[in-house]
Amino acid sequence: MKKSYQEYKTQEIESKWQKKWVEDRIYQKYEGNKKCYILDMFPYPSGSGLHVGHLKGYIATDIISRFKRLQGYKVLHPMGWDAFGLPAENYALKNKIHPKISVAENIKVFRGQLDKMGFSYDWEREINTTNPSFYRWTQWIFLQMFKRGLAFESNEPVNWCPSCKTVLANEDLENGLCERCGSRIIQKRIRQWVLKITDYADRLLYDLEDKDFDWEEIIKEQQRSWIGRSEGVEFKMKVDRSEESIGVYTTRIDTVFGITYLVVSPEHPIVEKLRDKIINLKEVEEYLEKAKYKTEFERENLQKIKTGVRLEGIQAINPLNDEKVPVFVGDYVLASYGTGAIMAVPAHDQRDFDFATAHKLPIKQVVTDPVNQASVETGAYEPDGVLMNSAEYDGLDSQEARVKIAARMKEGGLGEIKVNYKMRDWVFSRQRYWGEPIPVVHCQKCGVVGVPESDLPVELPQVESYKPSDSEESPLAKISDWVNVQCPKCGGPAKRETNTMPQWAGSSWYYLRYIDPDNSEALIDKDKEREWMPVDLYVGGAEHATRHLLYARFWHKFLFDIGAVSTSEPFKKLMHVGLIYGEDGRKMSKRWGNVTNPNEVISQFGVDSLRVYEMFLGPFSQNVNWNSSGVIGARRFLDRIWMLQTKIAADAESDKNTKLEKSLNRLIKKITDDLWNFRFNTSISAMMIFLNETDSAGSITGSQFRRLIILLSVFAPHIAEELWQITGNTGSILSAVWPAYEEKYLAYDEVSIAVQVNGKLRFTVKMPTDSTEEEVREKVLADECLEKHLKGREIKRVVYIKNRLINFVV
Ligand code: ANZ
Ligand code: ZN
Repeated sequence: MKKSYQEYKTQEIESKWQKKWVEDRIYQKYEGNKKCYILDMFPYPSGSGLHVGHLKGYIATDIISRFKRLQGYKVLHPMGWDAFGLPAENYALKNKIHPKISVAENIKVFRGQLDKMGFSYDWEREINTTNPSFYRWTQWIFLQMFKRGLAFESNEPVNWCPSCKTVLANEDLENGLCERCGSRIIQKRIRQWVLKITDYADRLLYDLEDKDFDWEEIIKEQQRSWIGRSEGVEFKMKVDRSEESIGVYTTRIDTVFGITYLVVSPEHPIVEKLRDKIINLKEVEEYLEKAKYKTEFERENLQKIKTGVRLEGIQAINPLNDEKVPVFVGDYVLASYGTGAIMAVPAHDQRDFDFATAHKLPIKQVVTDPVNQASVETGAYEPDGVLMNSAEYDGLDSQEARVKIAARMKEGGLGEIKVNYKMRDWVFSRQRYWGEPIPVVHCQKCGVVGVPESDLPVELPQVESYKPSDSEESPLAKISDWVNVQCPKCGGPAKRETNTMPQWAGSSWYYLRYIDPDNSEALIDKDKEREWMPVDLYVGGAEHATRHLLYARFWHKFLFDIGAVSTSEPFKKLMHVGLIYGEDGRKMSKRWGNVTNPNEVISQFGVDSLRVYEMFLGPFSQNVNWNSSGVIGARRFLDRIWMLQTKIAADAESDKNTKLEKSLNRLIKKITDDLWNFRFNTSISAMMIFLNETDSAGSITGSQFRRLIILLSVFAPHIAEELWQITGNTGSILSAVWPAYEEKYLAYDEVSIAVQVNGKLRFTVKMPTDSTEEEVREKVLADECLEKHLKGREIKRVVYIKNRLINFVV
């Protein structure tokens, strides 16, 4: 009976069917009256090609797309290339090929790899963010924002990477370093373009709570904390013997009687204003000079010791009790948050406590624990509690006190309630070549003028040298015949904007373009948009939780506001892919030599084995290590299914196979339920268990085999199609119908279990055969009958005899 491996000829089968499916344009069929839009985060085509880790998410979406098609949905499952940006440009610079050429070459390699996997993309909708016909619309969106004041120029200090020679958004930093090259970032004042994402902060936050918003909690939480909304009070503290005052922002106005000093950030303008009054000016200036060289991240997170210098001769007045307190500059206060100055309450804020201890400042407790006396001797008492040492507010709890004190400050014109966000506006210009040109011109007379929509796209000029310049200017600035233009408004001499967009621009809206990729009149046709949006399922890496996914939601909401799209959110369900690490447990990287190329696995075991293996590796969102010997297991599983064709018996419902019919129905139900919930690994193991059962049954009917391979086809389409044909079915298995299960087969055999209390029979319950003690206990404890007999007595012991009785000893 044993058949050899050669008979299941993977290479032959796989290339045969891949060719046929493409010829038959099987992925271009949009049939079915319910739609399902299934989207992958599209790759940026790097020079090193795809490794097995990159494929995990793509395999999953391919499985779901096939599943939904078999269920009768019309499925949109497209793919494209995110090809602008620093990585592509740096690769081109290093290898001395123009990015346009290297991107095209890399795309070819990627496409070849994806094709080999048998993915069911509709390649007729392929997009590439670097094609002028695509980025024309990226520029169009920018212009709409510009018209509405959401895209504007700014001169605020920004993150500058001295090695990449460009400014970066906060989102592009990792632990305060450039996420691309790891360089230390410096703060520089450079003219740049900014998008007002903060206008959308509240909606980006609140819409996360929508009941239809089916995202994993961990990703939502990352967005919430990135947006970082906080509600507090902003109020002014007068500077003694001066006209000046210093605004502070606090989320704990209930602690206002505990202020013992005030701290301003090194960048705060008050230092300059009070210059003449500061006695130790020299010491202060020395401190400010040193502070310049630290990044915000270092100041906030890395320094253990809170440094600062007192402004001798300066005092601030607490408006609630007229107490005078000293003023410090200290770099633990950031210029960019709140007002850049804080009221310091060392008794209730640990940072202030540390600072106060180092500078021997008084610590005054004003909140205590309502039950146990709280002490502030060894550290700050940070939680809410009951007020003390706070005049007429003594005895109120923190929450109440905040409301009352805030109201009093508001009435007295001293301060007001204020909402702050950690999220900053999106720094949107890069001083680099390989990006979408920002479509505006600078005219001496008219100022900044948007390029007329009819002149879009503003194409990136062909250049010899696209190296970043040292001058804080994009290399485009040197191409004078591109730069010098006529002002579209007055016809006078004007210059093009030479900054380009960041690599996140195209990906902020690309998913819309797949729906209508060739439209030259509009970004997307309105009917088609309504037909397909929102994206039903979006799958990609968790590293995009706060960047791409926040930017795209922002752009989408903007497009919604201007009527270009009909939904306020782009992505309904989001799943993140767990990473596949190398066999050594490290991230797959050339540097570690632990990269597995899918082609090697494919030539040894076949595509289907690779697909099954990756989905069998563990729960989808978990990080796992690659294990090359594990692929053999997947291959053996397929070999067994291949062998099963020799055990097909006549279709008659023989007794022998009723048991198998039951198992098959349960398998169908399980896989049907598992797939949309991304439980691929348990689906596969259920199929393996089913195979064991076919072994003990000795045969399988034709109908059972047919249904089994339809289930299999979503995971391993090539072998399934081959078996489909061998066993005499017509048409392609890809156009088959997903098997249904019958309820009558699902019911498990039941037994009556006697429920006893202290050995006395009280009643019986029906349970599935072989239920565990836990299952029975759970069922019985929920039963009112038991409550009647227990009469509130405590259960001391439970005795369970499988399939017979459960006894509660009280
Ligand atoms: C007094 C106080 C007392 C505070 C207390 C906390 C506890 P979030 O939630 O992050 O908004 N803060 C305000 N501006 C700051 C700045 N520019 N740099 C550093 N820290 C700043 O935190 C707001 C709290 O962070 C504010 O409330 C302020 O300290 C501090 F028992 O004010 B608090
Ligand atoms: Zn002009």
